[in-house]
Amino acid sequence: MSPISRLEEDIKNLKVQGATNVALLVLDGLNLANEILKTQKNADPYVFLLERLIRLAFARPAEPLAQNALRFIFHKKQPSPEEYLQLASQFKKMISESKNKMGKYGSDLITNGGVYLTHCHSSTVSNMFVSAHKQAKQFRVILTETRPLYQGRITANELIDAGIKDVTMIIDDVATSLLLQNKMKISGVFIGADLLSQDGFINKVGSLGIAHMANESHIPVYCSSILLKFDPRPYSDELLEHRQSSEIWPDAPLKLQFYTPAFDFVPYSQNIQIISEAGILKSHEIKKEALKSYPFITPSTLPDIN
Ligand code: RUB
Repeated sequence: MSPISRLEEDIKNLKVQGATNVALLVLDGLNLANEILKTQKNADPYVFLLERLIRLAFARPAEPLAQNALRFIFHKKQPSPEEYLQLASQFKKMISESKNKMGKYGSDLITNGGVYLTHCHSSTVSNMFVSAHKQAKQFRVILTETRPLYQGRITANELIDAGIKDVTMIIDDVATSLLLQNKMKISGVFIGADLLSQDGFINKVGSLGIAHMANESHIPVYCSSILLKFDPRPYSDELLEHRQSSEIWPDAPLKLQFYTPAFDFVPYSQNIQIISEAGILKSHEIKKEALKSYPFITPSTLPDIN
């Protein structure tokens, strides 16, 4: 298997998961592709590198952060491959600067005595909890285990390792009674996003129910997402990844059918706000702010290489 195919598999198999981690891996893939390029005679660097990077950035359907990285790096042909590598490190810097900025807005929302529900694993959300903890705030985190692949355990490990004391895991279904019947007095929901669109966002399956129930109970939902995850294409259900049934039940009866969406599209509603590098935004501000900060995010900036 070629090194690029190996990276592609790591993304598809969730060896590397979470939108930010996937984008960083795609950016690292450029170094690898460039090493292979050096062994090729007569290859056009632009076509060679872009073809390989497109495979990585589109290995999972809803990864606009990785796809926007390509829009930024390959918006035009550069005189040498090194220029693409420089643009890639510039993009990495943009990710970390945006995350740092939004981390401040997010951790300010976490208050002493607060009880916060989170779902799945988002490096962005974990960072907010960790930075609030470093400010000596005392708060409680309730986290879902997140079926079928238990990414909630990654969150649990990160928070416990950072020294956060009050961390409680629930199975996903318990979120309903916590949110609708005010058990545990949840003060806010913090979830990540894989994709921001004009009308809503995509995040791990279960996010829609959580957002809906929080709305019913007037509990604020904060979706923590840098605007670099804005997808310029209109939302379509094809962006919702379906995964293998073996992730749910490896030795299931052969005749059993499965329905396996791994993500939800969560339409923006009254109680949802987006914590971003441009501040805490209401839904109608997302597109305008994203395109103002990152004008290269348009469908046409990802060139057709064929
Ligand atoms: C991960 C997931 C995360 C977002 C945001 O799903 O839904 O909430 O990717 O992550 P999976 P981040 O485990 O299937 O990749 O905030 O780290 O960018």
